[in-house]
Amino acid sequence: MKFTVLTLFPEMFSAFTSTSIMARAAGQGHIEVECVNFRDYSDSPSKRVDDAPFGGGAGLVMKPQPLFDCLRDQSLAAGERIVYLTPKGKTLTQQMVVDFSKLDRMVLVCGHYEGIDQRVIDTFVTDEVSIGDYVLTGGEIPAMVLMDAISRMIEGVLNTEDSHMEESHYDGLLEYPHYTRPAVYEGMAIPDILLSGHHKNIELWRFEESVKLTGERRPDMLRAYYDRLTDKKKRKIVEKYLK
Ligand code: 6GU
Repeated sequence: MKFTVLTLFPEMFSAFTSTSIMARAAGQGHIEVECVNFRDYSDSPSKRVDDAPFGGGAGLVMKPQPLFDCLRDQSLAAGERIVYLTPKGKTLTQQMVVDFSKLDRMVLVCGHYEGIDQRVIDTFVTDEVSIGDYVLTGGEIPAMVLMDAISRMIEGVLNTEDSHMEESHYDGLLEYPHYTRPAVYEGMAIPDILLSGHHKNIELWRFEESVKLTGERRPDMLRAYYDRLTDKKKRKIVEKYLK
């Protein structure tokens, strides 16, 4: 996957792309992240990229010219996806992440201030994506959230050491609690079962913990999980926690 990020703040992406799993994924050629500062495309002598909104009001709007010229310079194939990160967009879900992860290329447009001129969206943007119901100062962090979520779903990006993150049998459930040494910390002991060495029972305990937590915090998710569940034994357990 090649991500091209159009942003006025490319420096925000350097720690993100040079650390941990994102850096490894890039090193192994699974992903490529290219940041393009669209200020470089401004045709104004002062490299201005924003202006006052027509119709009045507070704040500034990204001018169409730098973004039009920058987008036209990206040698986009027909049907290429151009995602604008905006709180007005469709709220990101894991299913959207999985769908995006199958693409070869994505262009991510990060706005700032009051957003970008609507004609940029009407002309180029194929997807408008939000990362949740709250407002951030710009699209850079949402773009990183999107790239992180997509990258870990690309074949080969997670290795065996990270593979617990891609375990599929708890898909659609919240995670069970995790513990590591010491077995007693400041008087708090871990659940006995985890020391039993009985893998089958541990598995069962983890499953039930996942189900219980999901029932408490996300009854909607537990209902959806149950509706897709065919395993008789598992259905019995889930039924105890359905609201
Ligand atoms: Cl994509 N952008 C901004 N500015 N705020 C957000 C968002 C995006 N998603 C949630 N809040």
